[in-house]
Amino acid sequence: MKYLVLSLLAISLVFTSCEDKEKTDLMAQYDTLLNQRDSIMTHHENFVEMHESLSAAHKKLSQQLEGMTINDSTVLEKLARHEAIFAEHEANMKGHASLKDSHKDLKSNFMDGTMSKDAMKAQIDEMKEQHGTMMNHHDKMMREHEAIKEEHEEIMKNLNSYGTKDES
Ligand SMILES: [Cu+2]
Repeated sequence: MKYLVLSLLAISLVFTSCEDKEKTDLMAQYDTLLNQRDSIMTHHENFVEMHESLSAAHKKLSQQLEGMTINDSTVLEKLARHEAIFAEHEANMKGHASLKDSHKDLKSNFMDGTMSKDAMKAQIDEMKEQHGTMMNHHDKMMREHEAIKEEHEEIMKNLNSYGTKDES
C-alpha cells in the first residue's frame, strides 16, 4: 500500500505541469498571507484593548469635567474630537473583526487544487488589499491614540485652571 502511494506520488510528480507549479506558488503565497493575517489579527486584538482602556479614561475625564464650569472652550472641543475619532476607530475595528475568519473558511477550497488560477489570484489580491487597509487603520489608530493620550494628560494637568468646581 505504501509503495502504491509512493509510486502514485512519483507519477503525479512526473506529470506536474507548469500550471501546477503556478498553483503551488499561489498556494504558498496564500499560506504566507494567512500567517500575515494571524499576526495582523493579534495586533487588532491589542488595538481593541487599547481602544477600550483609552475610551474608558476619556469617559472618566469627561465626567470629571461635567461638574465644572470650563472657561477654556478648546477643552470641550478636544473631547468632542476624541469622541469622533473613537467612533471612527470602532467602525474600522468592526470591519476587521468581520474579516477575521473569512479566509480561513476558504482555505480547503484554495488548497485542494480545484480552484482556477484566476480565482486564486483574485483571492490573493483581495487579501493583500484587506491587509493593507487593516495595517493602515492600525497605524492611524496608534498615532491618534498617542495624540489623545497627550491631550488627556494636558487637560488633567490643567484641570484646576479651567474653572470652578460646582459644589452641588
Ligand atoms: Cu483592527
